[in-house]
Amino acid sequence: MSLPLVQCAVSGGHPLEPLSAAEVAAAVAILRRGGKITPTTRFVSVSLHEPAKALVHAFPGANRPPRKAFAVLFDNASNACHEAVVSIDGHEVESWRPIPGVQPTMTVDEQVECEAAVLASAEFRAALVRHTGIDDTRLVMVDIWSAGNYGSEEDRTRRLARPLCFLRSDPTENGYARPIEGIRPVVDLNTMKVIRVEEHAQCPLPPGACNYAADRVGDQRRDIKPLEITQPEGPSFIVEGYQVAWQNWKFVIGFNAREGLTLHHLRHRDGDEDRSILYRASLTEMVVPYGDPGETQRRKNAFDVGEYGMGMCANSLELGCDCLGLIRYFDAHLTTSRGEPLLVKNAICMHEEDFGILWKHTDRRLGKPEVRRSRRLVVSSVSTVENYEYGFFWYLYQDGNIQFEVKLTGVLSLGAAPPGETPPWGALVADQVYAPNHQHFFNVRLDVDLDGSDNSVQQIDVVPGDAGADNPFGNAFLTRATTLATESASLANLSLESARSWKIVNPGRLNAVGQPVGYRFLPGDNCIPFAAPQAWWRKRAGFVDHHVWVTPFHPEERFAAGDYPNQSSGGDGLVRWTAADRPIASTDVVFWYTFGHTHLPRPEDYPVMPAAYIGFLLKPSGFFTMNPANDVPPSPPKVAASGGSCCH
Ligand SMILES: [Cu+2]
Repeated sequence: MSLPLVQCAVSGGHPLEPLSAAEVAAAVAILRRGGKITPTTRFVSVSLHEPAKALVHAFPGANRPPRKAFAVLFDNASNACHEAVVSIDGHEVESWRPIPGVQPTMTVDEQVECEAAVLASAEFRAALVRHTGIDDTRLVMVDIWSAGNYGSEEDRTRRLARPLCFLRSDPTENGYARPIEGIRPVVDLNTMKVIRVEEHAQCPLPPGACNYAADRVGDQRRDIKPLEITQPEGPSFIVEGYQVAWQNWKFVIGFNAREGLTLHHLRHRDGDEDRSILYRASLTEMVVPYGDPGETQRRKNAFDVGEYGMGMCANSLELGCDCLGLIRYFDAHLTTSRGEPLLVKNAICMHEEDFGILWKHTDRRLGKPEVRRSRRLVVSSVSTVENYEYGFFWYLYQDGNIQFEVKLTGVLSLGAAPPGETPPWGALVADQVYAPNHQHFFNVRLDVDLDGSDNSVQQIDVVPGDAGADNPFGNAFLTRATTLATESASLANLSLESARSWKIVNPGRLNAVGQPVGYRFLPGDNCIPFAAPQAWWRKRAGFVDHHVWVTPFHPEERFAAGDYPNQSSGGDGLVRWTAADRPIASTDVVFWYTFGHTHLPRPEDYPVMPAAYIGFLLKPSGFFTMNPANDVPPSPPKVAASGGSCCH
């Protein structure tokens, strides 16, 4: 079975496919030969330097654009960051640019080395004895935690981490059950040394263990019968490299150390035309601010994309993927911070899911129901950022819908509470185990290309009809579409009062009823930040100030909190770019969406948290002439468990 995803003789795949292992290795070797890499240089990331849009659109008619890598490098000895563009085909470093005064994303190697540094610190061991009476660091877990920026000189000038520490009672216990509340070591990641141990009020370790691992839970329920998904003729998707075709959809899967999973060049077949919808979709940032002002908790606000690297923290699903059906995996090719190849085997999972009813109608006069089952294509990856897990799921549907869903799971960030005390800023989840209130704010960048790049965005508000002679019963309501002309006009929050949504349109292409073709953006759950506007983390996360931002496309505007949020003093990213108030009508637009989950912890989130879901939907709205799923055939009848016949 083969369907030419690349309709030309040019080999090597789509221009937006991620770097292969060989390309990553070649880029590292070229950088080394360039003479700028020292023994103290860390490779923060090496990823595809995406070719200009015009070159991608010219493909496959024109040759595949030259392959290039974008690298972020950090030298621990000089505390200096550089960005490099490497021509892989040309075997040369094309550009080498110093980025002064920034701290790039912490690498996975630094997570490991930081833990070792804390455990080796005599000052830390002495504090451990004072707070817990224990001298054995073999059971201590040290989670790196970014240092943030609270206005001090060292926040600006040193590469720092301020870890959280936990104590297991045995080597395989859930270590998060016993937070060491009163100790916060501060680590200089350049020297990889503990520079001080901040000690706060002593607080006893919580008394109980609480486990979730299968071999530690004890009795498990026994009344679950097998549920098998079989696809005897194989999956309905076709894959070439990182290009995918599934029913009417075509797209390219991307992956990098910073953003993790990305989608590119998403098109939908309509008649004999592949119509473009999204050029690039990515998670650009997320921040988890905690709401407890106590001295051990108030600096907790992790920027999991810019500080930790969502791709760097990706799971290898070889070891734990619970999708049903026929699964196609994709690997991620990254580097260690020393430039060695880092393979995340099976970083991305793709499979099909049955999704209940797609549509149904029974014509009672004919006595004949017509029903179709919905099937969706799922492309996902999961990242573990210390205690927490984030699953990122893109769903493509047969009716043209595109959905993004984040699944939040893993272990709460826990603290210890003194016996008999219930802290006001969160909830007790077990005896003396405390979880502060917090929020998770995500920002997704949707570079929409609806039938080409010349797009506009409308804000759609539903409003009641005016009282008057043409509305005598007062039942009227209608939509008010405001075409957003400038960046400042685009900044908006959700509005329940007007059922606000947004619509991306192409004013240059009209549909069958004479309207510009469009896709609606439908928000899901959301919230606003509860921290004060002057809170330190909010200075660095200006993207939480509005749910929606629309900008004109600029290839270097990729991250909502700026390129280097780690220890930043703020003001970068969307806040800075949109201050220019550029025009956004009838141009290549980028739609940025910030969505937050307010997490008020509960005992049921402990010891491991059942997944919470948040996301959004893109829905064709006048993009197609009619229901694009009208041609989905019925499924064959099935036999019911009772032995009778049952349709769908
Ligand atoms: Cu949470």
